[in-house]
Amino acid sequence: MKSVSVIGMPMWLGQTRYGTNLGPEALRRAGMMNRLQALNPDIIDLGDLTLSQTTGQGTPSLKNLKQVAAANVKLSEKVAAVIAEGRFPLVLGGDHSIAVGSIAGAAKHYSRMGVIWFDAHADINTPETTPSGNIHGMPLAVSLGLGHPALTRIGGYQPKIQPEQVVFIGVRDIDPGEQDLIREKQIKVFTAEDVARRGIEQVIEETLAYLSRQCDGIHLSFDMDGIDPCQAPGVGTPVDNGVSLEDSRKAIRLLAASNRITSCDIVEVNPLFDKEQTTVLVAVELIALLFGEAGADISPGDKTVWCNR
Ligand code: 4U7
Ligand code: MN
Ligand code: MN
Ligand code: MN
Repeated sequence: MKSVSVIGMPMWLGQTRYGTNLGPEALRRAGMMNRLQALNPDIIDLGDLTLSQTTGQGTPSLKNLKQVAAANVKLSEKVAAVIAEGRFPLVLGGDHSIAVGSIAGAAKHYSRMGVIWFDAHADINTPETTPSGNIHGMPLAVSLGLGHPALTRIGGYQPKIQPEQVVFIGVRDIDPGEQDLIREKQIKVFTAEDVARRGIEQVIEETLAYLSRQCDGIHLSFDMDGIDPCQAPGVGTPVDNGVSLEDSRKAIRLLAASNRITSCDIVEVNPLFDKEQTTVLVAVELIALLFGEAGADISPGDKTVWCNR
């Protein structure tokens, strides 16, 4: 059983909607630690990193660059230290810009770390392609060495990963510049539609087979907006026709059973948009499944709930 260290990243400056910074506290209040400790007594909460909450030090194509870079320097050091102790880092977002630090810290420990990017979005914009200037739309590009050096050089090396070490799952809202880059770099993509058509079991099996050939660790970067917004509405940038909650559960359980995941971040919960705590509770459940909670039986004939189909 893995020893786990939880790191809270109360970050919202990677985008412009206040509230994702309240994510780590909302997950704790929803009972996350008790639930995890029931599965595994060796799970500790390192608390939140102290991050700037003041906007403004950036450019229109890299909003709050200074704050986002400083936060990710801190996180990369923390994640690297946790792995050096032989523990599994679980990073609680926070907006998705924190994946820059998670990946920078984790990738140090592997010669070739794979990344599973579960998300409605590809998060592979650069300052040149971004329609918003929000850095939470750029962390994958940064990890591939594309973007501002204050981000790409965190940890003192770049790139952190190669395009063939990345698999997208659940994507359905890709900007034109992102599409060009994904084609050029030939990155493996399973859209939400692919998941619905081919079945999550096959998608996860192919993902693991693809990454296992070449990777000695796998980072799971799980954006809650990958899930259909009718089942996980409390996110800043919801996109319809997402991965069903049932398939998301199966995905996590299959990944847990594979024993291949070596670090994880779970991001983009915005408690201020989360009526009745739906999304926070889903996030806690998925985290528990990742660390071995049994859940209901998976049977191939299970009915999937579709909200927008
Ligand atoms: B998230 C977007 F333009 N692509 O770059 C952008 F559609 O971490 C959205 O996946 C990014 O939630 C969403 O701003 C970032 C936009
Ligand atoms: Mn994202
Ligand atoms: Mn997203
Ligand atoms: Mn989002």
